[in-house]
Amino acid sequence: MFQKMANNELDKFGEKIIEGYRLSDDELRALLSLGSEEELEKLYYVARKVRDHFFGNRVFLNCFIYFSTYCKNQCTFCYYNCKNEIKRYRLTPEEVRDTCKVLKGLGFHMVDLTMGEDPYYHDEPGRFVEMVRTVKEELGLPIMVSPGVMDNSTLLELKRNGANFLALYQETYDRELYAKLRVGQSFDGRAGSRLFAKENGYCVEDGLLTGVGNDIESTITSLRGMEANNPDMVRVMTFLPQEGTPLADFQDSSNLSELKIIAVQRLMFPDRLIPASLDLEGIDGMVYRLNAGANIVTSILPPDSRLEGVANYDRELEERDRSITSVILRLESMGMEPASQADFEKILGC
Ligand code: SAM
Ligand code: MD0
Ligand code: SF4
Repeated sequence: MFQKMANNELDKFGEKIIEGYRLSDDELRALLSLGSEEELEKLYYVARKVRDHFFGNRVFLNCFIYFSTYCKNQCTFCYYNCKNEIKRYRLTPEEVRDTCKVLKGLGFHMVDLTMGEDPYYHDEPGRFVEMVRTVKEELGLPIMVSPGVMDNSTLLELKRNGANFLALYQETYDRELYAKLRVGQSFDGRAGSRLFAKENGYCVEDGLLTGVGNDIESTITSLRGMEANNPDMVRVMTFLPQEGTPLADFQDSSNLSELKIIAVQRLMFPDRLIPASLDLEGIDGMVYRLNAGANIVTSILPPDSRLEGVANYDRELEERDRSITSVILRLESMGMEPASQADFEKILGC
């Protein structure tokens, strides 16, 4: 589709998107089928143009705190599924408070409190509400919660105590694939929780996995599914096989790269947040993701942290390089810079 387009035509296409043009299914199909480096570079070029129109060279920075790796679920793609015999941890309230103290003034726009569906919190949601209250008190920053599916009254209570964003990824809107990924979990329950949050004043993040057996048609179904719920942040992550899990040996044959999908998401969700996660390929990977149209870096860890990521490309590496200092240095080398907190609050609408 981009093959014969010169730069000025690509610019025009970008402008059309900025003015509100919605891509048809056929156009999505054509974009997701792109294969040659040259065409993909053109796609990323348009995605950057669109991103720059709304955000300039400014990037948001999200701090990741995986405070409990216990989980009662058995997602086939996930290292932390309850069947996997691994070492797990649950931070104490004091450890969470200490982490907050270290984070003060470092320049994060938001902190993401993530857990497995840990019964310790899911059976006593007041414990999680208390944690959110503490983090708000200590840091005063916007808070994203990624707790899995919690009941609606807990979501309201979390909101009253300082939660701003709910991250809850559907992974796919292809119900058949969903059943293979989130085994035993309700598709509608998950989607409904995100919807409830959105209707009750949260900003919400939805996300897709790619490289898990999704083909072009199922990816289009997923992108449309996300679009229907008007998310404030949209993500795609490449599935990284995890030792000890049912999909440990899964090999994907599609050419639906994360970068291609990030760029398509930028064209479908021009003014939304799109993450460049450090969890898949670190800071070098961040550069590619930003160059494909992303605008918020996620999975930045607290300094000297021994906390886990989710997919953890660096599990076997001796040195992890996931600090905000390294991220900012690299951004600057790309001619980008951290956005202001005021810009982020505008997105939150507060
Ligand atoms: N337990 C909560 C839940 O599942 O909603 C919170 C954790 S959630 C933010 C973890 C997300 O990381 C999953 O929704 C999935 O998109 C992603 N993820 C997990 N395992 C992964 C893997 N092996 N490769 C890539 N992404 C993965
Ligand atoms: C990331 N490990 O951004 C985090 C995680 C959860 N809200 C985010 C998937 O890669
Ligand atoms: Fe548990 Fe979340 Fe992993 Fe699923 S993705 S097994 S719910 S931590």
